[in-house]
Amino acid sequence: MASFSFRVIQTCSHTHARAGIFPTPHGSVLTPTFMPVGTLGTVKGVAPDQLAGTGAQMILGNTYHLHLQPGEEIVQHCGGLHRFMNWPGPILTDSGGFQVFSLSSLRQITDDGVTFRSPRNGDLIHFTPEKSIQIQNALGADVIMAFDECPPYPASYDEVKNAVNRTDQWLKRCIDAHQRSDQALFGIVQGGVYPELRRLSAQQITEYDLPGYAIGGVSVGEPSELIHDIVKTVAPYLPLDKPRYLMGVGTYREMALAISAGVDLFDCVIPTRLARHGAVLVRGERWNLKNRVFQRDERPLDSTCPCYTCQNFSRAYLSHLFRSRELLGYTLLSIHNLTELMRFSLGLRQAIITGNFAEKLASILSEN
Ligand code: PRF
Ligand code: ZN
Repeated sequence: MASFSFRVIQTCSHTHARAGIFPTPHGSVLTPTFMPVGTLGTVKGVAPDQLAGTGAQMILGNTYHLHLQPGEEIVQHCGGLHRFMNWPGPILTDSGGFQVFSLSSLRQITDDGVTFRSPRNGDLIHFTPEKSIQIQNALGADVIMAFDECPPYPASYDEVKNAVNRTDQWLKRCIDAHQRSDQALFGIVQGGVYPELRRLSAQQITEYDLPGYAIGGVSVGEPSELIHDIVKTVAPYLPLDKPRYLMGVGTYREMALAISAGVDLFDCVIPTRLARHGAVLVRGERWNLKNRVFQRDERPLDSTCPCYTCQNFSRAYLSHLFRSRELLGYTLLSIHNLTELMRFSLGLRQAIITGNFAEKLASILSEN
């Protein structure tokens, strides 16, 4: 029986930010932190040793993608997701609901679950809360997510209210279906941009004593100022002694604001997706390596960055790799971008611990 007792080690005296430790069967996660996305059991282009070198602690996998390919039965046969992908650290799997809604055609939602067509072979697939938990139990991540309904943006009050109530009903079924005490099941708050529905959902979801809670349904196309309003509405309803995870958010400004409201965990495809497009994150800015100014520039991307890429390669070489579509280019840029976000979140954690989070937040907000 694993315990998932989250420990807050320091709270900020001016904001709701906190630094914590979240123990899992595959190691402790120091929060706040950013979690790289490894949808199909791989953080695209980055091998596990390289990933560890970026400072990544917990990484994400997706139930939806891994069910379609290779299928949870194969992952389980190969010893579970940690062993299959050779990532010894903590893993979190998302439940599949959100991905079905955003990636599949012909989806049909009922109180029972969601039916959709496999983009792989056209088969009709039916996901229910029970099925999602069964798959996640087979994959074996340390943290698994409840099966929720994330309405699109914009959606009417009534549509979102239905999704909130369904998400509550589905959470009950997820809890009943969950079989493994070595996996922490997190509930997800929905409610769109409606404060009243956010409160309702937060109250419903926190009725269940769970090892962690997530804020879903943000960063789905709403204006970015609303993200912070939503987080500020929901956070006061979440228990102080459990980790809080803001799903799908990973830009500097939004993360810093959410941390100030008491959020501990983040994930986003941005650092790796940007890398595949030749974009790099350098001290708060986005640069594109296609720019000709980099072609003869022998400096590292960021002389203050400890990453493998910055320690060993010039902007000129990275620019050449990218222009030549060499695979190593994607790898090196992903390593740098991930390191940058890990440093960013660790820097905020350090600031909470040393008592200068508020100043750091102000400076980030003035720059981003
Ligand atoms: N629900 C789930 N996964 C998610 C989201 C959600 O609402 C989001 C929204 N940003 C990202 N990933 N299950
Ligand atoms: Zn770097």
